[in-house]
Amino acid sequence: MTKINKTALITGATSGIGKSTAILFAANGIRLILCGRRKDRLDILKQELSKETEVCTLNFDVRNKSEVFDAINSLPESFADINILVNNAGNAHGLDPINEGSTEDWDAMLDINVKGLLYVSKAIIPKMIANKSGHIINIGSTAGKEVYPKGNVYCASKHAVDAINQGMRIDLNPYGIRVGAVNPGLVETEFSNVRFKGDHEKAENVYKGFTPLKPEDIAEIIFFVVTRPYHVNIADLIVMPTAQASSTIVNKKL
Ligand code: NDP
Ligand code: 8X3
Repeated sequence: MTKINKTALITGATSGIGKSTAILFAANGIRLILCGRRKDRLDILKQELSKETEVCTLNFDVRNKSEVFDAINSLPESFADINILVNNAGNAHGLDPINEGSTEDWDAMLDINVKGLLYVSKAIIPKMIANKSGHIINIGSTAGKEVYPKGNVYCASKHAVDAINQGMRIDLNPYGIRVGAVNPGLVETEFSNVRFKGDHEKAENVYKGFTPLKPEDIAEIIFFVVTRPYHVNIADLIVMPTAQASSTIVNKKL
C-alpha cells in the first residue's frame, strides 16, 4: 500500500464520522491531527493509530475562539502544513418546535456547527494559501438541504454550513484550494444521544426498523473525495441510507 504523503486535521475525531475517518486515513498513511474535547479518547486513538501513521492531538472546544487559534498555532513544525481539513465537529441539541426550543440549545448549535467551523477554518486557511495546497471538506447534512419538523435551528445551522461551503469554494478558487461538502442523512453515531441529552432509548429509536448509514460509510466517501486527482473537486454530495428518501420519509421495511 502506498502511503499518502499528506497531513489532515479532523475536528470531532473522538466519535462517529470523525473517528471512522481518522481510522481510514491512518490506514492509508495520512498524517493526522485529531481534535476534540474528550482528551481521554484522543489519547487512546492516538495510541492506536500511531502504529500506522504520525499522529498529533489537539484538545479544544470549537466554540472557544482563543482555544482554537492557540491550539492550531501551537502545532509542531512537522504537522504545521495542513493539506486536508475535515470540518466535522458538530451536533444537534434538542428536537423541539420553535416555540418551545431552549435558547441554550440554539446557542450550542449555532456556536459549534457554524461559528466553530468558521474559527477552525480561519486558523488554517491562511497557511493553505501560503503553501498553495489545501482541500477542505465540510460535513453538512441533509438537514442543510431541507427543513424538517422541529429541526428548525439545527437545520438552520446546517443550511449555514451549505452557504459557507459555497462561499469558501468561491473565495478560495483563486488560490487553487479545493472545497466541498459531504451531506449525510441518518448515520448511527452518538449524534442522537447528544441530541436527546443522553436518553439512549430515544436515541436508539431513531435508527430502529431500517438500516442506517454507519460512520464508516461516510469515512469511505470522505476518503474518496480527498483521493481524487487535483483537477477533480467534489463540490457537494448527499448520501442517505437506501431506506431514506428525505428527512421525513424513511422506509421501515428496508
Ligand atoms: P458524534 O456525536 O458521534 O460526533 C461528534 C463529534 O464532534 C465528536 O467527536 C465531538 O467530540 C465533536 N464535538 C462536538 N462538539 C464539539 C465542540 N464544542 N468542540 C469540539 N468538538 C466537538 O456525531 P457524528 O459523528 O454523527 O457527527 C459528526 C458530524 O456529522 C456533525 O457535524 C453532524 O452534524 C454531522 N451529521 C451527522 C449525521 C448523523 O445522522 N449522525 C447526519 C448528517 C450530518 P467531543 O465531544 O470529544 O468534543
Ligand atoms: C443529521 C441528520 O436527519 O437527524 O444531520 O438531521 S438528521
